[in-house]
Amino acid sequence: MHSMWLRGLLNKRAAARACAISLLAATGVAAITVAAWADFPRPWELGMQAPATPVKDRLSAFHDELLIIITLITIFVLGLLLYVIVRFHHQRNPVPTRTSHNTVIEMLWTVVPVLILVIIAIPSFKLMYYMDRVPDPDMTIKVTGHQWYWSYEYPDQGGLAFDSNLIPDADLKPGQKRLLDVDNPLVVPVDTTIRVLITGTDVIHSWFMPSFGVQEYAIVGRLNESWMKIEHDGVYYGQCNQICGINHAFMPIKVQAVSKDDFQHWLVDAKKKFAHDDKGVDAVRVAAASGSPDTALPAPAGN
Ligand SMILES: [Cu+2]
Repeated sequence: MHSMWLRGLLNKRAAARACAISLLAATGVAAITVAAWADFPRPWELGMQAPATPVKDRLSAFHDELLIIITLITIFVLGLLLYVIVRFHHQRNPVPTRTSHNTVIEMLWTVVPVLILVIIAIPSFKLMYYMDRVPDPDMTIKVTGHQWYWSYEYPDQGGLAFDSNLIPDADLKPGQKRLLDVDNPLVVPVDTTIRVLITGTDVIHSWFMPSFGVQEYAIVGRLNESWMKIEHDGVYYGQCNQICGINHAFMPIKVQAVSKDDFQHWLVDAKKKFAHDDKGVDAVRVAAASGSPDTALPAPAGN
């Protein structure tokens, strides 16, 4: 009597578990469908940020393809489990078979997963090479990771360089994002293929811009390369995503993508604003060479 009750309970539990799994899967799919696309992280967000570059477009599409494949596999395995639970329940199947080998099935469950992995690997490798190669860049930007801020250089613009520091909570203005806004964002033009060179000066950092599909290590003595072609103007946020010390959480990335005209205007102002910034090595060199009186460095001998 007692065991009958327990069996009933177990059956109910198995059914409840199956129900819960199906419900969870359905909720997951629904949530992904209705998730709001964003160019910065939001609380309780599901899914990825909206793509702003061709690389991220392809990454998101590949993610969606994988989601379909993984959902089909999960439903298939769940179906097999349910079938086994019902069909081979010990009440229906009191004397289990003693079969221990079945060559056909064993071949199948080896070959089919291999085929699935090959089907996944082909677009995956294609995408990896697409992300890796900078297609004919229009301009270059150098990103340097420091403990704990980023600095940006525009080698094509006479070595324009500046640091980008987090705005502390106490100094936030209305509309600025806590732990994401910085004093000097990286400003870049839209519809321009930008080569991004990334390096570091102390420990390993990582320049991670979710909506661009760019995530590259900043390593001392190494120059890593990535690229981006931002398709929509706007403000995008990212973060260092390689644990780099006590202030790892306080070195966000803010990128402002503007029209090509606005970028030229910004350049004129920025060159004035950052001309004597002693943190931009190249800017100082330019200023020192031109004999500017308000730089701390002495003019080179023989000038
Ligand atoms: Cu870092």
